[in-house]
Amino acid sequence: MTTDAAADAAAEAEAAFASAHGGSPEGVWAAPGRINLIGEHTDYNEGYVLPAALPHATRVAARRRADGRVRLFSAQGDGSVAEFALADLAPGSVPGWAAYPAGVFWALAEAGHRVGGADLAFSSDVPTGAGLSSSAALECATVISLDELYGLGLDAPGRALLAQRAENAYVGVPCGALDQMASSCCVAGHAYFLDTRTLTGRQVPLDLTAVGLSLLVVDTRVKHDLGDGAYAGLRAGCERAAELLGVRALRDVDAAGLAAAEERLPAELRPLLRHVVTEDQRVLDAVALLDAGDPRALGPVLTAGHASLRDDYRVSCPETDLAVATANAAGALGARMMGGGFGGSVLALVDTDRLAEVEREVRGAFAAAGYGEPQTFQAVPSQGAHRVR
Ligand code: GAF
Repeated sequence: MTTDAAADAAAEAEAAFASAHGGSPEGVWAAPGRINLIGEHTDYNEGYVLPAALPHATRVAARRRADGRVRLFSAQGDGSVAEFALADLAPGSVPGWAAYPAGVFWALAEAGHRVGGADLAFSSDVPTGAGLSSSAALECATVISLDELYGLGLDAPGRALLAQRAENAYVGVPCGALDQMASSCCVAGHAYFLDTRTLTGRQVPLDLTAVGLSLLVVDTRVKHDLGDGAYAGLRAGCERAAELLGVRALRDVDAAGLAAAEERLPAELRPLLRHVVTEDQRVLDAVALLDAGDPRALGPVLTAGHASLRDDYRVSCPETDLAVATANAAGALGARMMGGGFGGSVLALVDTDRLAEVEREVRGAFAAAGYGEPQTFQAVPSQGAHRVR
């Protein structure tokens, strides 16, 4: 995002603040959505992930209140203000989109942080339900604004874990740490190699423009919902497999031990294990390729990741499969679905001079299949959560 566009986006949040709450905020913060180069459904198995932040972000204009009340407004909402007293917060007590920021207030209090009331106004351009972490962006924007307004002194991983706690325990979605860690900790121009067991990470330079490559996101517009039970079912399956294998998490099975471990599981759990073990290895392979300065070679790793999500984990859908197959047939170096699955977005690694053709072919294939028009954009690795004003 250009400096001008970022300023416009912050001004939008300020305008939303003035209309909903009156007056001026004390500051404006932003937290981005994310892509994930590779490492899907590995985070709750204590494995590896490799996300990068998007230029698309949720901005929040915020001001403290002295009366212990919270008022939440979204420029993308229905025009109403969600209002509650901090003292009344309990998991699930605030419905709809406002549950995510409300959950952050709840998680901060649960962790013993002294946070008072606040007026918040959000403005976001992160596509929702697209596997691009719009929920994490909302949570992470909230937590960084409250951290700074109330002088809590948290660091970026600490903020991410509170945001994840909000989603797990307040909203009730059993997600891993990928999305919140990405939104909080990513650095512009880098992918973030994260070990979700130790929560230690490393920024890996990702300057694809310099080598004539682009990351194309195809949002299929097929909405996914992590709260619908399928995600929780997959997570439970992985936990059951780990228990049967006598390991803490599936991360503890390596590629060499995969075949023997599969033998010890019932048939329905074997594909879950296969995906997690091979996906962790794909993250390590991808990082090695980037470290070696060979980003073109990421393409087959992405496509192998998609096959594993489609055939073993079974979270792809006809639209994501079509986008991947068409992008690859049109000359992409590789492509895969991202996020929880059952819809959402596809990431394709493309030679920049073929970008227009790949986009055109994907749009044409969607039209021919009678699917809705996909949304496409280039992902430029951007900055994690930060203060804008
Ligand atoms: C969703 C979840 F929120 C993440 O924690 C992660 O599990 C991802 O699906 C799949 O990799 O985005």
